[in-house]
Amino acid sequence: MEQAITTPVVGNGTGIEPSEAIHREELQLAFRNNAIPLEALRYDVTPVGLHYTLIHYDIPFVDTSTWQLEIGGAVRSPGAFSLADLQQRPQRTLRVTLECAGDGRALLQPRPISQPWLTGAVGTAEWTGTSLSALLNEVGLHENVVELLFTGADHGIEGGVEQDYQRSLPVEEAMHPDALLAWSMNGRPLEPQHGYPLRLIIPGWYGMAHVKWLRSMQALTEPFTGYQNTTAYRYSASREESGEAVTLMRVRSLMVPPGFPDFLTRTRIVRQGAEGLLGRAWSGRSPVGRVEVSTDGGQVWETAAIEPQQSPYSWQRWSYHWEASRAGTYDLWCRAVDSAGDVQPLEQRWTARGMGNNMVQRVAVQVI
Ligand SMILES: Nc1nc2c(c(=O)[nH]1)N[C@H]1C(S)=C(S)[C@@H](COP(=O)(O)O)O[C@H]1N2
Ligand SMILES: [Mo]
Repeated sequence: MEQAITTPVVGNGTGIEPSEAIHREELQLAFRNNAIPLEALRYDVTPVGLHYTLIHYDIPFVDTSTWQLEIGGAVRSPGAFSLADLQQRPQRTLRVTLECAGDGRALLQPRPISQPWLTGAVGTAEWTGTSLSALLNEVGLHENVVELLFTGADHGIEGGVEQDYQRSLPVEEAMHPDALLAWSMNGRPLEPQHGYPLRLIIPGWYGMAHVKWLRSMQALTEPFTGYQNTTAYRYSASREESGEAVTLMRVRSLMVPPGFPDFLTRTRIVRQGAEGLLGRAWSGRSPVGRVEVSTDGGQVWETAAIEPQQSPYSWQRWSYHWEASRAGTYDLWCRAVDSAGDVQPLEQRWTARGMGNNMVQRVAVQVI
């Protein structure tokens, strides 16, 4: 059915101000790294092809007939494991929500230049693999180990530094009972873009910790000082300052935009009457305690219903019955509070690298 509806637009008729222009380099990154289409928040487990992806360099081509996971550094028995060796070990499947620490970056003003995420750099999958701590116990960490360094098979230049993608974790986190070396996502081998043949899963942490295309683990007796730990993933007020390390996911909620979209502006059109709103909420290692919805741009907040977690590390579904009783424009907001008492801010959390901006999502709706 076709019907003429005029959606609100501003300025040059597209709703887009020239000052917000996205650079060609950001556009290039945006094509390589996709967010979840927000309507896919309906799935408890995100279908693999709809899960967000973030790839700093190129997707490496890994030949599993020769690939091995090397383990070395301050361990009693260094060695190398083939995929078959790892798959013979006890297996576990965990449902885990992953979110990129840069989610919300392109909403910041001024906008830090990097992967320009709006919202939706998030997804939930069933990851199957073997226990990282069990393997580390087997190779035997020396007493003085402070961190584990994980290296991917991908390579590039970032901030002028040529590097393999490498991240370290404090030894307590690497020894966390739910940390996995995962080879499968939603019951199938990892797709190339998600880290085939093996990746790390560190439940509760922002995405950067879940090293893909894992090829080496090194036990360190001094903290790692490489780029991804000491420069890239920091909460800092300027690019020069080091700031605090980015670790666990901050509390956030998202809504499935209701109704149907205007093609260009994505303004939502909703027909007058009852409208079921729904979405997801999550937080690193604290379950979400409450989700609130505002249909008047933050003046009145009502409590949404939330379903229990399906795993200690997966997002929770929330729903809210909205009576869209009069025609007009609305600003729908949602915000979550976790069991640690952290609440999503209404204002942006600006940092130089655009990390952890978990401000409330705002969805423009026109009721007709
Ligand atoms: N080797 C390697 N691992 C990586 C990355 C990368 O570029 N290289 N990106 C990280 C970042 S920043 C995120 S958010 C997650 C994204 O995982 P996904 O693409 O499977 O959703 O992978 C992490 N692991
Ligand atoms: Mo990320």
